[in-house]
Amino acid sequence: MHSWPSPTVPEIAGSGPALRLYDTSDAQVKPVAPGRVATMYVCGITPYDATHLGHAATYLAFDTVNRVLRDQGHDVHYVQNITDVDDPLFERAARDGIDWRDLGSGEIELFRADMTALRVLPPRDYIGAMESVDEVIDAVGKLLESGAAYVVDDAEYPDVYFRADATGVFGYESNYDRATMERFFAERGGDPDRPGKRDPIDALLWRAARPGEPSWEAPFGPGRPGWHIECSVIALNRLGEAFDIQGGGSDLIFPHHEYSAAHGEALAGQRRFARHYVHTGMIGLDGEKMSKSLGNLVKVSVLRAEGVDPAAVRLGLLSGHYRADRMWTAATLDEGVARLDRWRRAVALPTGPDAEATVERVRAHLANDLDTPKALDALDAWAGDALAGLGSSTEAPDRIAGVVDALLGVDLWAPQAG
Ligand code: 5CA
Ligand code: ZN
Repeated sequence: MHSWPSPTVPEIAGSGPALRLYDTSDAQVKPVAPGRVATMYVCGITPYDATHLGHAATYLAFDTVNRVLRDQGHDVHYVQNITDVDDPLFERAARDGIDWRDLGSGEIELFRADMTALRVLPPRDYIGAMESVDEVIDAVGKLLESGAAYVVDDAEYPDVYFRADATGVFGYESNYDRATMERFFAERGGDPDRPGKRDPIDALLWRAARPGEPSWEAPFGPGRPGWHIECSVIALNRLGEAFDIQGGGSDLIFPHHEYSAAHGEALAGQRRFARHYVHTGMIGLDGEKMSKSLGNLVKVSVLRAEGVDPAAVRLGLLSGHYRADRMWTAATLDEGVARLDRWRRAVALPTGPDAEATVERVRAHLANDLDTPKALDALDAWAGDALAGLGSSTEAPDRIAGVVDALLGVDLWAPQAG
């Protein structure tokens, strides 16, 4: 699948300190410590509705990770999937009387346009579930062979399941107790009551063909991939085992990332699937998590159509810490708009206060578990001084604009939208 065009990232002098991020599994902030090539997988959209600000916040957080790693001199091999075969697509397409494939491709196109407008760096590999079916079939075959998977005793629908106890370390990613696992498993797409499973929390690997559902031929019977194995194989086959960062929203901590990891570990000889499990907080609206099922959405494409500058949306979302659950309000956007205006006016001045201390602070805050609120504060202080007429550096405005573009993805020279 093609991704979207890359914004230019200016080369900026110097480089930041090594990135440290909170790891859900180890429950602490620790160095990301990648080799020359940093490897990152972030779970992509299920394309049945338009990108909302929750999705945008998650992709902007990982875009900042990407930019900070590049600033430290790393190449970043970034992989993202698209869950383009799943129940929500079939349900929405049936409701709206359209083909689920057309629904998916239309929403993917809109997502590309939203990511382009937000100046998110594209993944190197952007892979749909449908494109990876052969990889899933190969993996499910291996898991059956090794005994990590089994076929339920059901002649009509011989679904394939993964044994949650196959790796012996199951649960290390979320650290949830059994009761919490059972609750989230049932709430987030699992099927604890499916007859024939050995354990209610064993997860679906291959769903045998049902009438009216798409299916692919496989040695263990026609069907379609389960959700977690899709992300396991797309990541493993491109980044290898023990890649640096597995990312997504906190709603994916369990079951999705626990099983993606367990499947990957059962396939690749038990080595820890990802070194770092990084999760973003949930963006909400009117007191509730923003979700397609609740319908309380602010869509990026709608804001764009209203003439809102995507750079202001970007600054609005980065003004909160990526791990915090937080609400999107009218004030969040107003502050983003006002900040963007101040920064643009400040870098348009012929002179400003010397930039180096500010640049150092911005880099240090970002390296410290992506503290974007403090990075924005440091830039506010510089812009405030510049606008007050302080400082006589003729290089500082360009230097600040370069740093804001490279690290925060905001082009302060761009003509204003809206
Ligand atoms: N296709 C799967 C992942 S393999 C999926 O969760 N798709 S999604 O469209 O529902 O979500 C896409 C990404 O946005 C995921 O990383 C998810 O964790 C994140 N996300 C969803 N809702 C929110 C929200 N309200 N706030 C922040 N992030 C969110
Ligand atoms: Zn995923």
